[in-house]
Amino acid sequence: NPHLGKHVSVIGVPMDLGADRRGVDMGPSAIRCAGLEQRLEHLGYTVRDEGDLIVRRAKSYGAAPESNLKYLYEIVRVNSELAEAVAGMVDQGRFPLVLGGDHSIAIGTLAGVLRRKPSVGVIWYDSHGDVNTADTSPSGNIHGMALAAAMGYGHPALVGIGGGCPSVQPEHVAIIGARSLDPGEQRFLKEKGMAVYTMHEVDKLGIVRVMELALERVTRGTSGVHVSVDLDGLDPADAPGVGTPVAAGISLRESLLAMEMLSDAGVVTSAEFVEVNPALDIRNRTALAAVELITSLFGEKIL
Ligand code: 6HN
Ligand code: MN
Ligand code: MN
Ligand code: MN
Repeated sequence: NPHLGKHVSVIGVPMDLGADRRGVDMGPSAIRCAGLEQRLEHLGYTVRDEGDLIVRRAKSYGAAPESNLKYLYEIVRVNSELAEAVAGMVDQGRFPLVLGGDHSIAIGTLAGVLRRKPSVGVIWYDSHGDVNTADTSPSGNIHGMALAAAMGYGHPALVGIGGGCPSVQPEHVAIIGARSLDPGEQRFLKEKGMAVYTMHEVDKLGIVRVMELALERVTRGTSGVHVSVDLDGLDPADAPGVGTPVAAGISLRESLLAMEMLSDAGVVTSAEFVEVNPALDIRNRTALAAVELITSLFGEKIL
């Protein structure tokens, strides 16, 4: 177990503004409720729960007047706080584990990580690419722009989160599980030559080969790997409680194996689990799946 003996800091971000749909703000609570802390302690980690950031939700935080970006300024404010918190955890040698919340919080997590690890690799486990910008977004929802923003593309207020931190490099990213990409995202991903393991590759090559290829990609020329898991990457049968479910996804079994392979590689330095929506869930199944994925990522073995 490459992480064992390490200290973990858990921080919740009850953000739903980036999805513009209520429910994912309850994600951190549902994941804690599913037994996260006890499970990590059982694995031998020292866990410090830093609590939740405060997200102010009001209609007056609506779209930025000059763009279609919904709730831009409150999202920027919360993500700036998150970046500070995450950078602080890295400084203290603690593993940042961020609980969402909608996927817009990846901008803050990555900004915090990038300030200390300017060449971090990124695993983006998601049915979506999240590489829209204000110009290509069909919805104006910032969670669909998170990866683009972390790469330095999009509205200056989003790209500037973390105060001029470096950007994620396209060659350091692997997207896994994609099956819903907007036209502008398809153009972006091709133009930047990004590694996208869509469901086509997952089905054709199998999750083991896909993870081998993805690991190769995110560890070449990087120091550390950030794992960003959007629970909608999983099949809705295994993770029904997500804001934007997309059929024909990765199974929980395959996803657990994927996390185990990331753990075995011994390269993961931060992680986030996002888009759990308890209001749409069945008996907290999606949060329980998230906890299983987290413990697998942290080296849990069956035997
Ligand atoms: N997520 N591509 C769609 C949009 O509105 O930009 C969906 C984005 C979903 C984002 O799940 O993190
Ligand atoms: Mn996402
Ligand atoms: Mn998604
Ligand atoms: Mn930045």
